[in-house]
Amino acid sequence: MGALFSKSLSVEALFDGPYYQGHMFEGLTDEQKQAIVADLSDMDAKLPGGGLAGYLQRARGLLADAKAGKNPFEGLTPEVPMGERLTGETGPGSKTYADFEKKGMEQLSKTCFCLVAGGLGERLGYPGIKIGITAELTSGMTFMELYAKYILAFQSYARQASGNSSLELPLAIMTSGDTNAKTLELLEANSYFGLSKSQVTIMKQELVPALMDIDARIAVKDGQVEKKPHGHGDVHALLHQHGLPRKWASEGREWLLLFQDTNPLPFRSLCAILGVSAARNFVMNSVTVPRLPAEAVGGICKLKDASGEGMTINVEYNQLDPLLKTTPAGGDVADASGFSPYPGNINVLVFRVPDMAERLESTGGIVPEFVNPKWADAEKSKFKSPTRLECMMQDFPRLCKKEDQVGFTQLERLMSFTCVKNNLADAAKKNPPDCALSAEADIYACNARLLELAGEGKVKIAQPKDVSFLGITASIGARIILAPSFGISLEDMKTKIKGKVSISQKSELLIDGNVTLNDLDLDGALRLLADGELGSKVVKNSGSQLAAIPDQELKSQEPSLQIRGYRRVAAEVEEIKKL
Ligand code: UPG
Repeated sequence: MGALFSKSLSVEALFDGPYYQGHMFEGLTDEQKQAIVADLSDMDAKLPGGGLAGYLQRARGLLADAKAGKNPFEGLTPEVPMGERLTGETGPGSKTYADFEKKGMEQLSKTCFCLVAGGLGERLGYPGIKIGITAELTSGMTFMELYAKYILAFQSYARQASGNSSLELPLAIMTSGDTNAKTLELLEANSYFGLSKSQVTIMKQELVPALMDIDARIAVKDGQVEKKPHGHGDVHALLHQHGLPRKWASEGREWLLLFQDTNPLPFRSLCAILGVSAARNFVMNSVTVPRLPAEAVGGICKLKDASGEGMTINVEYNQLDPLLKTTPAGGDVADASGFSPYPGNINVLVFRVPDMAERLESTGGIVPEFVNPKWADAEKSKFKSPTRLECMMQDFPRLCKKEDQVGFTQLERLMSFTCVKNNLADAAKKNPPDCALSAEADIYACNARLLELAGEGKVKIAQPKDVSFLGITASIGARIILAPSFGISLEDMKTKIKGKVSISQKSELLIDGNVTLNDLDLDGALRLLADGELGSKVVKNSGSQLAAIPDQELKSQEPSLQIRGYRRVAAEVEEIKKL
């Protein structure tokens, strides 16, 4: 927590050590000076790890290392770590996967959730908060609504399984100055999407002072302290400060899932992931995907020192190539499989709560920071723009004890990873594009695959086709949305399909309820908004489609449509509200 050892702040105190910030006050009025002191005092009280003085001291050390070009991986050799691979023969549809899911379903009643949603999404350039983006147009649900529905579906299963009808699965949401007000607004306006207020904790992360040179002199703009985000690693200190892991551990809760703002797919595999955590006794379990070389996805490595001791940890995408340059591979390149040999970190992390609580108590939850200044000159004497210290949530292994089991669960990308991070111009140049269209296509593809797997040979879905909007191309087939209430795992969904199901490429199928399907022949649009059993059914109608929004109309559309360039146009839709 705050600055236990710092003197109370004043203009005079800030001139002296350990601060050395006299430059801030040049040319300012007394009123402006006092405003700066008040602002820095506030930050001093909130900055974990020794307040403002601690922050500046760490910054001076890290900036000196950056200037000296010190390699943070000096003396460490990367190796591919050990983990559980639930792909191919052990992927969804296999007995191994089914066994992990069953084990994980037993853990649901002891699971907690934490959404990190403090990021502004600078690369995306979206005007609102990312959890308020519509995930796909078939149901029209935002990411936040979808996350709430998953938690409620897991909760409903857990209540039945545990016989505790008042059981609530907690959700913590990390916000920041950039996202806090809009997050609260979104939740309040939608009655917390069915979650109870008591099960949700909002934890706001604070911005940190921006630094203008390697002496860690704080940048001042228009008479005010310039501030920047500190990174998603703050989630650990915040969880600790709010006393959550300790409280959860005392309530007998075992697992905490940390997840990101625009990726709903891991909820589809959560049971299998929890099963792996439980079976392998992982204190931290990172969900990973086969990683494309140079992709903006970190790589999980086992970093071994000279004594042979190793730590399994993410190496961030911008550091992976320099690290691997020193290995026989010669850089961030593919192996014979076409992918990087290092599992791709998607920052979906499962922690064992009692151990996490203990590690947070002994460290205050402060994950080591780093700095990434953009130098303006070859001598590294100036920055292009002010920089700041940052930290990452996946660096938790640095807070762990040697005996802690840290591992990963490799999943197919389709079952675990999508995201909306890039604006359209950048998305058009990237593979994968990681934009609204690609995420929507991934969600449909995941649902189609789950339905096929759940049908165990009885479900036939036509192949997808390429579609393009605003220069982005994605493969979209039948737009199938299985809401969380349809099934919380593949094992659960297997019990819901009794007949033969056939779905054409142009079709739309929304199942929002605990539905059992018999024979279904769908060529058009069908929306099932009820619980119960659907008898044999043939649906043939002109359905709905995704259609380009004309250029002249685009600017007047809501932001979720502007970042797409297309909308859902429904001609003829069969909707069933009672079964
Ligand atoms: N976030 C915060 N606070 C911050 C910064 C980010 O809450 O100060 C949240 C953000 O809202 C999002 C998550 O953290 O939910 C991740 O942020 P993002 O900017 O999307 O992260 P990236 O730089 O793209 O990289 C992260 C991991 C990387 C991983 C990748 C997968 O660092 O290792 O491969 O996510 O999408």
